Amino acid sequence: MKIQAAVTHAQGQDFSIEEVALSGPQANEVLIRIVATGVCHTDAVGRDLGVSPYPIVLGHEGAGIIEQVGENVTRLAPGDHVVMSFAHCGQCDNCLTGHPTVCSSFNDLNFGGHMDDHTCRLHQDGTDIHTFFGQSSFGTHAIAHERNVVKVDKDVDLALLGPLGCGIQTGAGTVLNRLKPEFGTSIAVYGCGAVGLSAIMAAKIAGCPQIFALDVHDSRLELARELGATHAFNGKQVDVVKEIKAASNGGTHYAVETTGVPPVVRQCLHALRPLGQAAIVGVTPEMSIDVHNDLMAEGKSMIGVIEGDSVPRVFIPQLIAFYKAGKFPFDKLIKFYEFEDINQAFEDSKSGVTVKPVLKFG
Ligand code: CXF
Repeated sequence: MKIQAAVTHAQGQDFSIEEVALSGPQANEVLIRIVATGVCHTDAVGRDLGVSPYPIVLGHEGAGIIEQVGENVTRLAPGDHVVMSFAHCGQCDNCLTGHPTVCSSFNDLNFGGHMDDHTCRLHQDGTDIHTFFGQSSFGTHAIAHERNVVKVDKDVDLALLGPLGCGIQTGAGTVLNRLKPEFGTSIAVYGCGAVGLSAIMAAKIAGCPQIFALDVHDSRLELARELGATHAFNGKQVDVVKEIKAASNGGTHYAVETTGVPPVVRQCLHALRPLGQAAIVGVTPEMSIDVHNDLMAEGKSMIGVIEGDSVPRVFIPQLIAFYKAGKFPFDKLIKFYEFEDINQAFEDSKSGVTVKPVLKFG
């Protein structure tokens, strides 16, 4: 079939909406009409840094309606509302023990440019157009393996749900699936973008009585307070380590670092109390830390977390249940754009004007 998709032809080029041929679905795949798709920083990385082959259709927070299922698919049917998440093999030890976010084929399946059978579904003038995250949701339709497709309730606005498949589950899952703060413990969240704000909402659900929000934009700190932060500090205006330690009786039990900025990573370690645990979820360049003083001497630990250590088919329906119960108002992060305005949506994400742009298809 012919679809309209935003093609990235070469590294760093703007998105260009063009007609593309989409084939399939194969036996374990489904064809989805995309209703809306989130814009994530990792799409900008895919566009600008050459992490995947070009030409490519990016997009990895797609939500839509199943139009067709492959012959082996029994769990999903045409008409189902679905969210797509990251691709994983479903067979390695990490997938089998409930940690598909560290699937041994994660990089190949999400950044390798192809589906799990190493072929592409998108073509233009006889050339393969590469796949991103096993979905390529920046198009009117997409093919995905049934494994990374999550069926969702029909009584919520489907256009809102795409970001649950990546950015939002990353923040919320880091708190609820990985750190699991005990009731009454404190947490600091560095960076109040979509990931950090989702971590803050999750910390409130977990019952943390002190939730510290750190950012350099007052408007984001205001939103953080609205979503559950009990303290909010602007890192450009105050010494955040000093403020957190003073307000939390010597440091927080937990931290979530979303910025990937080395001095902020250090702050996040320094503002932990002894035995505190920091989850690193921002892509961080090579940097040095004082392992003895910042970790060992006070029994602190630092862990990396991808996609909130989520099993999307379990966790996304849980997040939707929290949303329906009024406990996880992630819609406050979202601003809708028409698909045609994709380049503007990326600019607004980069400048910080919009926390989470979501592209809607007409
Ligand atoms: C990504 C973050 C970088 C590592 C792979 C997963 N998640 C969302 O974009």
